[in-house]
Amino acid sequence: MGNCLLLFLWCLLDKSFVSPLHSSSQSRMGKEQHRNMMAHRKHGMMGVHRVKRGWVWNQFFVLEEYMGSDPQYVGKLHSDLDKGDSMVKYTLSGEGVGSIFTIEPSTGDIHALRSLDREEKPYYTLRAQAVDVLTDRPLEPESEFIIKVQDINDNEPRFLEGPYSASVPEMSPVGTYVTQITATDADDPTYGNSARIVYSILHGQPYFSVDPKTGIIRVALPNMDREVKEMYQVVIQAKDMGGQLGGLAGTTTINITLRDVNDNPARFSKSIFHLRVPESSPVGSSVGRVKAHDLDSGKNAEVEYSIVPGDGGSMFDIYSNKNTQEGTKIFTFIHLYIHMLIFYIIYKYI
Ligand SMILES: *[C@@H]1O[C@H](CO)[C@@H](O)[C@H](O)[C@H]1NC(C)=O
Ligand SMILES: [Ca+2]
Ligand SMILES: [Ca+2]
Ligand SMILES: [Ca+2]
Repeated sequence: MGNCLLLFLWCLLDKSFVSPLHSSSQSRMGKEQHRNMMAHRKHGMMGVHRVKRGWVWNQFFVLEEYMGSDPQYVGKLHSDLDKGDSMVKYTLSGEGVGSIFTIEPSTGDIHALRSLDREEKPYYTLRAQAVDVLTDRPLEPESEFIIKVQDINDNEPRFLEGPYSASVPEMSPVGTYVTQITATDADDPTYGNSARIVYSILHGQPYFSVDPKTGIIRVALPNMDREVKEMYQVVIQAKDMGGQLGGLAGTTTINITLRDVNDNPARFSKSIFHLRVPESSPVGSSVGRVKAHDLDSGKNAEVEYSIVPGDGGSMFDIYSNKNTQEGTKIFTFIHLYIHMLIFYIIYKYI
């Protein structure tokens, strides 16, 4: 006769049997559902008093966020010194005893008194003891065991660092990396699909795409032109349960700005400027202004003016005004007696 305290595991969990719970989109488990589950459990475990199975040895499970009005059944302690003659009394000590877990001294049945949150505390360590009812003396050494809080999918994926902003050069080819975003899910990543996230794009097609697994955002449309539209607000969704129906979802926004590339030449608003100057004007006096416009931005839009050598060109000089981006022509040499007609060509910095 082995001198040990056996933990009868009525609630051995078979993954395939528990997983339907995870498809519930509601974060709270209904009482009805729970009853069904308990019925399944007992039915499924009938006569299977597994003892010392390596993978569950000294573990009990209790479902988190249980909403039933009765205490939740956790499992049963049993000593093989217990002959069913009510001579053995079971006691519990350790985490949550009295406040969360109770034991029926004569039967060894353990119940949870209130609902538990796995994301707050995933397991409790307790010790069990079987004592002689008459002498109060321990019948065998104390045995330590764990009550594990079984995960349900009650947390949606969250983007903790959002909202985000990113940029990519305009005219980038399809597939160009823009940025990567990551959502986190507080549920148990080691069990079921409660924390298995799939990314999708809710807003921002056909311009951008997101990789369902990695959350990497890429350019999805060629020839996106900053001069047409500079900023895109992209909305990304992260959904758990592997993206299936009934999963919980969270969203975030990414502002994606197209960075300028120098893809526009400077242009005059007209091809001919008529400027008049009195014949008596002294050398160095202003003749007038011309202005060209560049659709790019920053340095790419800075215009520098120069006079193309040619007919009358040597009579004039031109200054580029950095602030107004205008060119001012002034006399350089002698008086002129005609009205000049001049063409300009623009050279850009880059
Ligand atoms: C994104 O753009 C919107 C609208 O322009 C702005 O209100 C918001 O602050 C921006 N968000 C970020 C993260 O840059
Ligand atoms: Ca959970
Ligand atoms: Ca989840
Ligand atoms: Ca440009």
